[in-house]
Amino acid sequence: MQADSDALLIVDVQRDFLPGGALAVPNGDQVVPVLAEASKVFATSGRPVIASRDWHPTDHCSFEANGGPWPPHCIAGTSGAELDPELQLPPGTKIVDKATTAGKDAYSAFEGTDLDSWLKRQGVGRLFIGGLATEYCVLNTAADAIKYGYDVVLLEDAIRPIDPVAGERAVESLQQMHVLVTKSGDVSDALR
Ligand code: VGL
Ligand code: ZN
Repeated sequence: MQADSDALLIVDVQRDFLPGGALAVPNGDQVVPVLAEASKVFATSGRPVIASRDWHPTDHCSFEANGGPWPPHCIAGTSGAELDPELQLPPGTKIVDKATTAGKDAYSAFEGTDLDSWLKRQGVGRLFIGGLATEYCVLNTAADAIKYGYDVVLLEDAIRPIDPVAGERAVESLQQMHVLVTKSGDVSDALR
């Protein structure tokens, strides 16, 4: 595959971030059918699909009991940490686990993972990104992708924020970093 090819990166679409979950993102479930469809488009055309998971130990520093801001969520191996089965991820989806050690949090799927080296090995030059939550893991993952030299397209109908104002601000700051914002329906026509 050519050196600037496209891939889809689905950020943290896990049960705990969906309605009823431990750290539910309002309307987070609305991204699921959108990303399920997008992953089909990428996979059937031979393009990589990557899904990141927030993947914490039980004593993680981001949990309130340990002085962090969050209730316990996405504990490794629990049902709350599972990717939503309704994503129907294609066979071969690359899974990236982050924030896996107790003492350190990581909102970016690039932080402490093999994501950058894996993507470069696949010849990926542009990332289409969707998932949860807009102002945390989507923001930090997309900003890191720019930092690591990728072109980034943010799928605006495939992200949801915890706080709407912070979500808007996150999208604006990504646009200032030259992230392109588009709707998932426009993806097929845009693919390289
Ligand atoms: C996230 C809060 C805590 C996210 C992860 O995936 O956006 N948010 N851990
Ligand atoms: Zn977390």
